[in-house]
Amino acid sequence: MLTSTLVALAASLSTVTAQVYKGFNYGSTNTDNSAITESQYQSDFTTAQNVVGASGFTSARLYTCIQAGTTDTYSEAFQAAINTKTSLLIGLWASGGQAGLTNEINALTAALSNFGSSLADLIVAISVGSEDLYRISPTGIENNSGVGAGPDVITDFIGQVKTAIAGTAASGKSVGHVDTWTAWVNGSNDAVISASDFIGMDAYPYFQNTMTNSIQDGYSLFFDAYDATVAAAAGKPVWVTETGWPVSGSTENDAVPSLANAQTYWDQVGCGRLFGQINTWWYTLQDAFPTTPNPSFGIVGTTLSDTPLYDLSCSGVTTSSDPIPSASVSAAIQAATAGSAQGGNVGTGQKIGSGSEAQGEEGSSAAAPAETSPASQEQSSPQQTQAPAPASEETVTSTNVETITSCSGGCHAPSAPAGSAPAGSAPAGSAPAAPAPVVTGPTTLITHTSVLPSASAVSASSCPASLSGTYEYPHLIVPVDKSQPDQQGGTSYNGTISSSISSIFNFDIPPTDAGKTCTLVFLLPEQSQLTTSAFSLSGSGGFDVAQLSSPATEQTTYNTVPSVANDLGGPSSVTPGNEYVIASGACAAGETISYEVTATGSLDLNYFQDYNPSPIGFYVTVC
Ligand SMILES: *[C@@H]1O[C@H](CO)[C@@H](O)[C@H](O)[C@H]1NC(C)=O
Ligand SMILES: *[C@@H]1O[C@H](CO)[C@@H](O)[C@H](O)[C@H]1NC(C)=O
Ligand SMILES: CC(=O)N[C@H]1CO[C@H](CO)[C@@H](O)[C@@H]1O
Repeated sequence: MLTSTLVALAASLSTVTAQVYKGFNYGSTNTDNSAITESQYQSDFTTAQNVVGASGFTSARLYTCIQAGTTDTYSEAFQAAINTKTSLLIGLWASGGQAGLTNEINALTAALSNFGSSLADLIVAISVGSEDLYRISPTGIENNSGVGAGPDVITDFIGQVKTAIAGTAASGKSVGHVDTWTAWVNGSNDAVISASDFIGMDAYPYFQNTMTNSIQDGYSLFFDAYDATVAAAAGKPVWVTETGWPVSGSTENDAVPSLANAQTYWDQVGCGRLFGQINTWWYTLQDAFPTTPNPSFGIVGTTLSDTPLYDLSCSGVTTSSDPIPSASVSAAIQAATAGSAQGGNVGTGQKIGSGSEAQGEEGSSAAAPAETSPASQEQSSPQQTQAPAPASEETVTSTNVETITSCSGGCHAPSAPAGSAPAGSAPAGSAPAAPAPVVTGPTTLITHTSVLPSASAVSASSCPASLSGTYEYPHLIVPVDKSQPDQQGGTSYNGTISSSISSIFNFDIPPTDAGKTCTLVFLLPEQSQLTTSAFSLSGSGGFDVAQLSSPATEQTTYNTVPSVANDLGGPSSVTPGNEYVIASGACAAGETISYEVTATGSLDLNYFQDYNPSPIGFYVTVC
């Protein structure tokens, strides 16, 4: 039978290739608080596998092991999962104190002893808790999100669950935790990262209501949250445990629930970069039975049906084969004359790096959703994903000579992409490529505007070299070392360009940049112009930039660097106080583009890539 052949094939493949899971979230109660039963779970799981347009949604994330309405009877979802061959990201509710956790563990171990490997084989992983850390954060508290638990408790509970499953059929399964991205980037929660085998991240641009968060911003907001979480995750795998866009409900700042917007978000975020690439449990198949919550994220509406409310086929995903930047302007390499910080072009009043549409702006958001359902529903409600309460009220004052940015509560360090001011006054437009543990944010930033003279001879077809408008920063920097050709580059916060080390910069160009012009620039301010970054520079010479034929990964080595698609050239010498336009062309919207930067001559440059004034490093400006 064809089906069993395919299943067997899939099974044999999975021994060599890690399977990527796709599924939805499932609460334990309906919206009227009645318990979801085995037959209902079975219908849900079957529908998920058969919903028109989508395929492969064969995984379920659960919030609790306990059947609703009981003390510690195991969930009827387990039998339904076995019946439908649905894999499980099992959850234990962890905000009910030790007694609550003990009940969860009792339910899980009873199910494992009853079902044995028929249940255990379906387990992708086990999450101890869901958004517990968010609920004790200032934003969670202000929004009455319910009882949470701190990092010490979650860490202890993770240990208890690992011990509890040790002698069962689920022995050795990954045990981790699910929380909002804002909780993961909060260094006070690092013990939970250390204790976890995986990081489950919830993120909803819709709820980031102190930000510019229209559907056009959804892709960038989401992936900046994801990237910030990856940067905080100490190498642990980061899975997407909740995201989605509501089909109906209240507007949250610029975020309008609608079928069209839910469709766009599904296409750009889900189809574009999650499904089949990163383990994802979407929010959600159905949340509206028997009554429709506000907001409602369900893709099938009130009545369970194989017919979704919008097209799930991913056919709306636009892919572009245009490389960006193209080599067409590769000759437009500019090295503007160095200018002094106080001299020259001042008085524009422009806030460096404050680009209103800058990517990563959500990094400074403090969104705050309303509690979307009564406390009794918390296990099945979409849980909020917002930044911590604003850490600082930031005021930006322009003068002719300097922009003084003062942060009464302390400016956020580059390592704190979350927690900042409302979009309207955010001084910095973008989260850094990665946190810099060693760099702390000053309490007062003195930003010299126009410290970098505009490149005087930029081709008319290039975007500005400065970060005054929209720009992209690299989401991954991979150093590869000629002297250790098989060593994996991993991820770096620094750009390193020397005779033995070259660095590869990955830029994720959002689909919303379609039709725009993208310009690759390199900014190297004077040391004195840097507030939160630094660089070392010796030798003489410049660098060469090559656009690669496919994206690099953290596993890329010197020997496995993808082939060169376009050699874009580069400056023959590099000196501080300059900005360099490397190349410009049509944006490769929706694609990840890798550039490898190799030293020429004896250049030895090592810098911390940072957007904080003055920005330093490689960026793609968009216009
Ligand atoms: C950071 O995490 C700690 C521990 O969970 C919490 O007490 C604190 O409120 C969090 N800070 C923010 C700004 O969310
Ligand atoms: C990154 O660059 C900064 C500034 O030059 C330097 O202080 C730091 O040591 C570098 N880090 C690494 C890992 O190279
Ligand atoms: C601190 C914070 O962000 N609080 C939010 C709580 O939720 C409301 C909406 O319900 C927001 O307006 C607040 O900003």
